[in-house]
Amino acid sequence: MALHAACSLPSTISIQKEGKISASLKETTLTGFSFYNHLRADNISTLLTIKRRQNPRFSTGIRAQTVTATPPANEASPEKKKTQRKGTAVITGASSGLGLATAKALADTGKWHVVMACRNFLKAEKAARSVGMSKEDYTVMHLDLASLESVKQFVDSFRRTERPLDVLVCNAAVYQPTAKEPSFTAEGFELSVGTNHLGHFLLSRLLLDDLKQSDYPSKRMIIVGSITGNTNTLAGNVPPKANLGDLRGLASGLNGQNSSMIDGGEFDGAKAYKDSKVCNMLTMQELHRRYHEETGVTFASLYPGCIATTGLFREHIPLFRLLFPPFQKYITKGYVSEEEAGKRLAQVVSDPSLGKSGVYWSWNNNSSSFENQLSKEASDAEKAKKLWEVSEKLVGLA
Ligand code: LMG
Ligand code: NDP
Ligand code: PMR
Repeated sequence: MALHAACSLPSTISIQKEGKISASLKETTLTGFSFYNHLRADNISTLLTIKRRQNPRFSTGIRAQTVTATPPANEASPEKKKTQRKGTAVITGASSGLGLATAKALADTGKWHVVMACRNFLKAEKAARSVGMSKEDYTVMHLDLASLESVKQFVDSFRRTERPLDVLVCNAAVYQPTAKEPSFTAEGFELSVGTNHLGHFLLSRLLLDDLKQSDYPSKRMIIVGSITGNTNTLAGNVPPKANLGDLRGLASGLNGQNSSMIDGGEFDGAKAYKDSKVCNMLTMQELHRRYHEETGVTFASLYPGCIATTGLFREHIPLFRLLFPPFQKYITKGYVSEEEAGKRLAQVVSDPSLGKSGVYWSWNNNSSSFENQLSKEASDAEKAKKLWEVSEKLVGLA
C-alpha cells in the first residue's frame, strides 16, 4: 500500500535517528521522493516543499535553525535568571490532554505559576491534583470560550488577581467529527470555529494589553495549530480538507442562517475543526505582523505531534478511538504521548531557543524542534488580514 510503503521508509527514519544530521542532508535525501514520500516526511515532522528547498534559510541544520532564533534579552545572563520571578502562564483548556500535560510540565520546573483557564472548574481542579501539581503552582479560573461574555468575564477576573500575564497559551478546542447538524456558541456561531477561533481571537486581543505590561524577559502568545489544517501534508489531505474559501460564511455570521461553515458550504464537523486550526495559524501570523515589533511579544504556533489518546476524539465513533492510537503509533509513526506533547508546548512557552516570533514549530521523531512550513492557505497574508477584520466584527471589536 502506498501509505504503508511510504511510512516504513527506513531512509527517513534512520536520518531522524541521527540527532544532529542537518536538514539539508535530509532534504537532499528526500528530494527525489515521490509525492507520498514527501507527505510521509512531513508526518515525521518535516514537509519539504519546492519553495523550501530553494530557500537558502533552510540549508542550515535543524539545530542551527532553533539555535539561531533570537534569545530573549535577559535570558542570556545566568545571574538575572536566578533572580527572575516566577512566570505566569495562562493556558486555556488545561483540564485535559495537551493543556494539562503542559501545565504539569511548567509547574514541575518550579519557575511557573499556571492559570488553568477552564470551562469545568471541578474537572480542572481534579485533573491538576491527579497529575500531582502542588497548590501553589496553579490557579483554576473559569473560562468558557463558547461564550464571548465568559471570555470578557475571565479577563476581568484575571486582572483582579493582579498577577502579571507573561505567557498566554490558546490551547482549548472542540472537535465534532460525527455531528450531522451544527451546534452553536452562546452568541450563535458554529461551535468549533466559535470556540477554537473566535473565543481565542477575543481572548488574545483583550489580553494583549496585559502581556504588553508584563516585565517578564520573554513574553509569549502561543496558539496551538495542527497538521490537519495544513494541506501540504498527507494528514491535511485526508478528506474533508480545510478550506476557508473567500470567508463568505464567516462574513455572514457563521450562524446557520446562510451557512455555518467559513467557506459558505454545507456543515461538516471535521472540516469546521480543520478550518478553525487554519484560523488559529493565520491569527498567530497576523498578530506577529501587527504587534511583534511594537510590543516585543513573541507569537508562535505549533503542531505538537499526534496525541491520539486525548479527549479531542471523545465524539468520534468507538472503533475510531480504538484504532486511531495504534494506527498513528505503528503506521504513520506520528504518535506522541500526552507527556511528550506537553513538554514540547512547554518548550514553546519558556525555552530561550524557541523565542523567535511568527514561527510554526514542529518536532522530529527524535524530538528536535524546527521551524515548519505552513500550507499556502495557512500562510496567506491577505487571507489572514481578511480573517482578522471579519473576526473583529463578529466578536464586537470593530
Ligand atoms: C471523514 O472520513 C468523515 O467523512 C467525516 O465525517 C469525519 O468523520 C472525518 O476526519 C474525520 O472523517 C474520513 C475517512 C476517509 O477516513 C476513514 O474513515 C478512515 C478511518 C481510519 C482511521 C484510522 C484507523 C486505521 C486503522 C488501521 C489499523 C490499525 C492497526 C494497528 C496497527 C498495528 C500494526 C502493526 O478517509 C479517506 O477517504 C482516506 C483518504 C486518505 C487519503 C490518503 C490515502 C492514503 C492511502 C490510504 C491507505 C489507508 C490505509 C490505512 C488504514 C486502513 C483503514 C481501515
Ligand atoms: P482535549 O479534548 O484533551 O483538550 C481540550 C481542552 O479544551 C479540554 O480541556 C476542554 O475542556 C477544553 N475546552 C473545550 N471547549 C472549551 C470551551 N468552550 N471553553 C474552555 N475550554 C474548552 O484535546 P487535546 O488536548 O488533544 O487538544 C488540545 C489542543 O491540541 C487543541 O487546540 C487541538 O486542536 C490541538 N491538537 C491536538 C492534537 C491531537 O492529536 N490530540 C494534534 C494537534 C493539535 P473539558 O476538559 O472541559 O472538555
Ligand atoms: Mg490522520 C501520515 C500521517 C498522518 C498524521 C501525522 C495524522 C495526524 N494523520 C495521518 C494520516 C492519516 N490520517 C491517513 C492516511 C488517514 C486515512 C486512513 C487518516 C485518517 C484520519 C482521521 C479519520 N486522521 C485523523 C482522523 C481524525 O478524525 C483526526 C482529525 O482529522 O481530526 C481533525 C485525525 C488526525 N490525524 C492526525 C492528527 C494529528 C489528527 C487529529 C486532529 C488534529 O489535527 O488535531
